[in-house]
Amino acid sequence: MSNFVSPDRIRADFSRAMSAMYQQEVPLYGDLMQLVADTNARTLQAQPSLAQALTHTGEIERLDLERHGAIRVGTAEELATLGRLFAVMGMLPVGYYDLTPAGVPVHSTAFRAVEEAALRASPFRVFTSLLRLELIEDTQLRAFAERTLAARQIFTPRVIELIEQAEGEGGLSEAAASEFVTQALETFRWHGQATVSLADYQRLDGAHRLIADVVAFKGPHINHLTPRTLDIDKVQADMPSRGITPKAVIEGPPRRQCPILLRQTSFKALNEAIDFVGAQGVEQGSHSARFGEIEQRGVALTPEGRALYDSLLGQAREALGGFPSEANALRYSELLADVFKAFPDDYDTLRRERLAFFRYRAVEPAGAGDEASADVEALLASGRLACEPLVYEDFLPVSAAGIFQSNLGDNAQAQYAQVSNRDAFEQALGRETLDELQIYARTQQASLDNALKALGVPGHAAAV
Ligand code: OOG
Ligand code: NI
Repeated sequence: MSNFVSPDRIRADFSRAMSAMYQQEVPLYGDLMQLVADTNARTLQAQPSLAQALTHTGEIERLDLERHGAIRVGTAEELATLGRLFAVMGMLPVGYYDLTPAGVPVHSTAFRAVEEAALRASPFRVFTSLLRLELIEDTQLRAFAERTLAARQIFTPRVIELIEQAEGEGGLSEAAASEFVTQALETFRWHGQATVSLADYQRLDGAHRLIADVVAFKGPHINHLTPRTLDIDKVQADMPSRGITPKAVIEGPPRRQCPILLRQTSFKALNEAIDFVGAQGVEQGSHSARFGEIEQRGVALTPEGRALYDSLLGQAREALGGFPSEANALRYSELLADVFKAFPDDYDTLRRERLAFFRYRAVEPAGAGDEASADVEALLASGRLACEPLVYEDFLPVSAAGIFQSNLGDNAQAQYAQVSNRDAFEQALGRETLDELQIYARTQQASLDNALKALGVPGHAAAV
């Protein structure tokens, strides 16, 4: 018998606390949340079939809770401890994203829940980037960055104790869990005071805005929180009426009947006053890091579907002949829409061609009409078996690079010769990252097995 609070509950509480803190810190985020909630309500009203599908998958209940955030850290130790902190909340590192090819000197993972029931309880995710200090060419500046990072402690002593307690005893009691949430939040708080002088900040910023953002501050402030919308184009169009200026281009696939993967857009990072600490005392300056973002999630793609997505996205970008920007936004969206005609846009074809993952369920319980064989197509056709798209829970590296870039300003274009280094990332993290495609495949297969069992199909081992 244990009196431990479930990690799902801690995660849900933490996600709520983080959202409340960020609303206080960045009021525009609160405005954006309201706009998203209004738009979601109208979309569900206008599309009863969508409401029904989201009810079957349980997404409707998590919709208002749903959000992701992002942070950036500077050292292996910081990343590894974050991994332990997130584990207390049932969040595991899923996926490896290398942003260096896009000129952003970080590599990343997403901490999130993995099991279906846990995702339903709280799908909170945190896109977590580790700065690649080895990409700072100026050796003096690199040494300064290393020293500065080594001198900071981004966790409260108490949260470290609570992490150890959770690890040692296998969980946290009600009181300890609530203290954990309060203490963990401190790591993600904004600090209007830098840890370096204005001149040092400018040197770091000169190497890359992101390097300054990580190195010059007390901790990895949450830099955005992203609610999930059911109609991103509508929210994008309505943002100006609420005083929010969105970036020009929605990242990801074009608008479709059947949304795939992830579409995202953000509003520009705010320029915020900062106190720097010089030899002569406080120096006033500013820094921009924090922004708002919205996302629309669609069906998760199989490796084949993902390969098709990557190739079509590449074609559209090649035809554009440059990065999507304000100047070519319209042409880019036309190109994208045109190129993506090659991607089937109905769920039946996506399923039959094994381009996307689905969750199966039995419509009728076992009984008189028990099937003799596990012919999935026949069962679907007869209506005894049904399926819904499995939502994509992860991120997209090209999109993430676009979100980073739009918030870093013009001095953020860099070229790095270094290649992707998943091993180094995992070594820093102290464990392997999970493969998101395997997670989707397992979820799909388990749902089919359960559905066939419920239908009384013998040897319910059909593979999809
Ligand atoms: C993370 C940017 C990536 C997303 O949703 O793809 C991201 C960052 O700016 O730290 O949040
Ligand atoms: Ni984001």
